[in-house]
Amino acid sequence: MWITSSFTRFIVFVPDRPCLRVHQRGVPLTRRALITGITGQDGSYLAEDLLEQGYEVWGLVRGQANPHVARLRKHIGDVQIITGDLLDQGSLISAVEQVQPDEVYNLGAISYVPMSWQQAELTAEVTGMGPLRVLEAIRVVSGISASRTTEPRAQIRFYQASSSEMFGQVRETPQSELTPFHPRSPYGVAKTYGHFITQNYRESYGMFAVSGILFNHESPRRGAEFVTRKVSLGVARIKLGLATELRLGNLDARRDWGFAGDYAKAMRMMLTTDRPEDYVIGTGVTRSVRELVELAFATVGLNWEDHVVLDSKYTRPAEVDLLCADPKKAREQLGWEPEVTFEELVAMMVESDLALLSFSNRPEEEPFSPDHW
Ligand code: NAP
Ligand code: G4F
Repeated sequence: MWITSSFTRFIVFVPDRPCLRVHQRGVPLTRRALITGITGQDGSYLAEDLLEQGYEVWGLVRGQANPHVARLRKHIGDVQIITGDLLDQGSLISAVEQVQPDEVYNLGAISYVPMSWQQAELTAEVTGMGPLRVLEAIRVVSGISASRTTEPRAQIRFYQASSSEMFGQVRETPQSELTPFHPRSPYGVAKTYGHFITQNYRESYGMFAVSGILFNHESPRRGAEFVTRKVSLGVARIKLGLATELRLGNLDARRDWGFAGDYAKAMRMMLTTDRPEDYVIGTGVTRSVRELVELAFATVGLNWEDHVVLDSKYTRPAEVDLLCADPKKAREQLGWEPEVTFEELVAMMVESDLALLSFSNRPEEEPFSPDHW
């Protein structure tokens, strides 16, 4: 064992434990975060934000040779990796035990809605039961008794990535923290379980466990299967003469789209408030897929009607027609505001994909792959 010290922090290294900090009057000198889903879009932005804030960041990664880790390492070097899987309770207990985090962000999920109809059971296990397993890992490692206690205590704080998909067939517009849920997909149902089990652990054990009900948020790092990235990549391919058409499903669906970087900040803010509460995060403006498409094509001087082809392959068994956030609580209590407008977001994504496809020096690789952040 050896000890280093500086004016700002003390670090104690113990051979089989990663890094135990010395606390001053019970306050950790550097906050340590553990993120599940760190290889996804939001994981990358959250890791960047936390590192900027001086956190030590750990990411839970599944699989013995996860190809997404190289991409993460390339873009965000300072993250430390620990293996584990949301399907495996023991691995989560080990991860929390080893990392000894101050904060745990559960972003891991099967997040693509159409896939949740094809693999409904797996979605329930990963997206629904995953949060329960992370909460249990925190409970066990923190020594919180399974018998009921609502005494708040100094402990690991937990963030659950809840979703506006839970509102589904909306009961009111805009949707707030008080709007009832009516999920329309196995994904939405699984997220609703994750949401309520988080609330239940807060109420049952006094845990600092919160859910952010996030509306759609996008970026150049978005997976190519989601509509915004599919459109930005499609527009770039057509502009560069690599394709002539873009096949899409329901153009009438409306979403409240924001920038993922802004939403990652909201996650951190929710875990640094005094009281554990749930928050809706969105812009408060709703647009149709048609408006998205029109704007994206116009960005490069093209008319969308010359290129977009409707394809029933992309319509869903049950659709969420309209989402629009009421982010008043987050604005008033967290001081959170989105910074990037819809127009800026669309331009950012189209420009990024134009650059990606123009300058790719490895054209043999599939440029639609999200591996190309
Ligand atoms: P994403 O890009 O699809 O990332 C999903 C992450 O989950 C990946 O890192 C993936 O890791 C991981 N994962 C999948 N199965 C796992 C398992 N069995 N064990 C551990 N990790 C697993 O999703 P995102 O857009 O960043 O979204 C982050 C979270 O917010 C998700 O929970 C999503 O449902 C939720 N959410 C997203 C939005 C949005 O608009 N983006 C809105 C509301 C809520 P691999 O690299 O191993 O595949
Ligand atoms: O981009 P999407 O696939 O996102 P969706 O289903 O709204 O889900 C995303 O946001 C949720 C938050 O509300 C997250 F919880 C979830 O993890 C995910 O990040 O589809 C958006 C809309 C849908 O109405 C869909 O029917 O676009 C419509 N759409 C039309 N044509 C299409 C397509 N969607 C996709 N993916 N591909 C199409 O060709």
